[in-house]
Amino acid sequence: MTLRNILIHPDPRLKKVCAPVESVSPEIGALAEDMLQTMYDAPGVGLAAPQVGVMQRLFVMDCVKSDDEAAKPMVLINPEVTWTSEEKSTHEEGCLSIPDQFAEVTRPKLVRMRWLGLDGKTHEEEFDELWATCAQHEFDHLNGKLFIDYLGVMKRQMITRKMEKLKRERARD
Ligand code: K1U
Ligand code: ZN
Repeated sequence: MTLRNILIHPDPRLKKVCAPVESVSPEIGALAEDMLQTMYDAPGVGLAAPQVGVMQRLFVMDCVKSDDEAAKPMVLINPEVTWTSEEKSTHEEGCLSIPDQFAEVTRPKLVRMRWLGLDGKTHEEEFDELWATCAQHEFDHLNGKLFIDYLGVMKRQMITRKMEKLKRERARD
């Protein structure tokens, strides 16, 4: 297992539409394992392949928050949104590619997704609460969309400038 480097916004790879995974190969299994460990290490509740520079359509998530509950690592390959609720909900979002910046984003309250699992089988599930927010946030990453794209231009520019400064500082260290 290797911890992968997480790309920081602005990076052109975070703005691109990813290509479908062609086969659920052992390499994809190893990538998913690295992504899960990178996500837990960060720590985060989700991570999409483009955030580690892999331009393919998969993401991982585990939104179990309580230490009393068993972990629920999920790997979604070639996910599709099959249904969203009319009802919306607003949650604070963060992003491992935009460290220490948080903002409220309004999205469908419930989302149903279909995807390929590491077992090569099709799975379908309805997500709610943090799982729904996270699944939609990660799905957006596969289409080159970031949570700051839901904000007004001034707020987005302010966050982007902070990230440019952070990247300059990190490059100096
Ligand atoms: O895609 C990412 O960058 C991961 C992101 C997912 C996400 C979180 C919250 C709302 C929407 C999307 C994160 O995991 S940010 C870190 C975070 O929110 C968190 C970290 C530890 C425990 C709980 C949350
Ligand atoms: Zn993110």
